[in-house]
Amino acid sequence: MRRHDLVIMANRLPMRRSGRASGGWERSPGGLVTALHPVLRTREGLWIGWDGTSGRASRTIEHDGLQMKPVALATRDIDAFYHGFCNRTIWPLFHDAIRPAEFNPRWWEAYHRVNERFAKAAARQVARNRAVWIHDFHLLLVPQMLRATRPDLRIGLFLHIPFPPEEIFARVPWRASLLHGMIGADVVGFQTWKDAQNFSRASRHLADAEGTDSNLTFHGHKVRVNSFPISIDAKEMETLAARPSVQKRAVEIKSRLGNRRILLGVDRLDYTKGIEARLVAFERLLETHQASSDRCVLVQVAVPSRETVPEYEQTRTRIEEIVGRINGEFSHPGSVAVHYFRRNLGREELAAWYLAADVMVVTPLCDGMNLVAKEYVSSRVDGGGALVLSEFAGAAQELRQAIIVNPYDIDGMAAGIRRALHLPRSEQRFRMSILRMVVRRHDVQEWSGTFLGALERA
Ligand code: ADQ
Repeated sequence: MRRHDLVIMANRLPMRRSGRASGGWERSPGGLVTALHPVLRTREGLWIGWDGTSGRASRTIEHDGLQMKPVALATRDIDAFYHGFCNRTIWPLFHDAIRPAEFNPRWWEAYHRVNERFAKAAARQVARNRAVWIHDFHLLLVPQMLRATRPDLRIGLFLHIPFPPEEIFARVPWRASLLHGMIGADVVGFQTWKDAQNFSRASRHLADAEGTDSNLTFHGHKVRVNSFPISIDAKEMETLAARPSVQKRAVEIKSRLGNRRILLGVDRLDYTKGIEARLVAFERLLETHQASSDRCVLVQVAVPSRETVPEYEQTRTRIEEIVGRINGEFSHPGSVAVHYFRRNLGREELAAWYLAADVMVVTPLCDGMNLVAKEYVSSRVDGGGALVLSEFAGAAQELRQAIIVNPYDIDGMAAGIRRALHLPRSEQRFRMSILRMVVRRHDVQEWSGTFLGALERA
């Protein structure tokens, strides 16, 4: 069997089976895949992940320049591991507990079992002394498990979501085991320095690690802790947005919406993304006559996500209620106040919407980074547009020329949106040019290069 120089591990494979698309595979949606696809294609690596089905694992697959090794999960594990521990324990807890986290020992056992399965799969696939880069909150125990059987490897872990303050993290009954799992890595990376600090403090206080916020030691093993803010393939986005077909589509979108000013939201339908608050802020503008549906329209595109989790169902219902309420009150024939689409847009269509949007409204209550904000900026090859961005998105640390808002402050957010709508043209272009420069300089290639460089040196 061929062993690989670089193995990426993530819960999901970057492709999923499809009846329609090329060769029965299509690219999966989501931030992680968007970020890592270009990295693996250029380095001859292997991606280990779950293919979204239950049953037996298949052989290594090659598609679109990517080698992929599916890991098989049993049906009962999918439920307890993925829907349970990942989505109902870690996700809410790590996002500041904005929804209550549930602690179920059966889910924890499944999480442990699945992590073991991933660690075993990786141990077989990596060449001696080479590197494994583990991604995200589904696989936090893998670093330690892998180190136990393959101490020769360099092991990196990157967390795509925030790491909560110690007092929130401390609620997890299995907190020390989770931390020990992560500490098994040589490099542990986070989106922001705050996340890194939260992790190091929790490790010192709850898991007997020693050291500073950036260098921890645990039983003689040294761990580097740092922030590595993720980004996008800026060139790809710019090229896409410059296509005549995309530009034409943007003009068509504007004209179909009556050439009104377009406010745009694009998100996974998730309670962390602040979609409800954004709608209510727009409603506030309409109520107070600071905006009118004759002159502007809010378009919300939300891709369905985790629909089996009750909180997501409730979020969807609430969003649909608010949209109905606003439209009932403020729409007129030919000028609907809010257009709401529950669907996944293709990359070209997405770029056209970004280009058409006068104001992009990105208002998560809590978000590791938020790639939508960076995609928007990058797609504005015309230098136009304005970005309203929540201070609780990791991206706000870098995109300082955005109009920064607190999504818990509805009046403040409404004022931010209004300000974005009325920015003098020169200021708007100035802000956008700086935002674009930041994203172009710190793109996904830089991100992966920096992380892998840190792993080499570890
Ligand atoms: P996500 O929570 O999935 O990612 P985000 O960073 O916003 O969030 O990325 C979403 C991706 O999905 C973007 O590439 C976007 O274009 C795409 N997308 C969203 N809605 C879409 C729609 N309706 N149609 C088509 N495409 C859509 C997690 C963390 C983030 C972190 C990323 C990467 O929660 O904080 O930025 O990982 O680390």
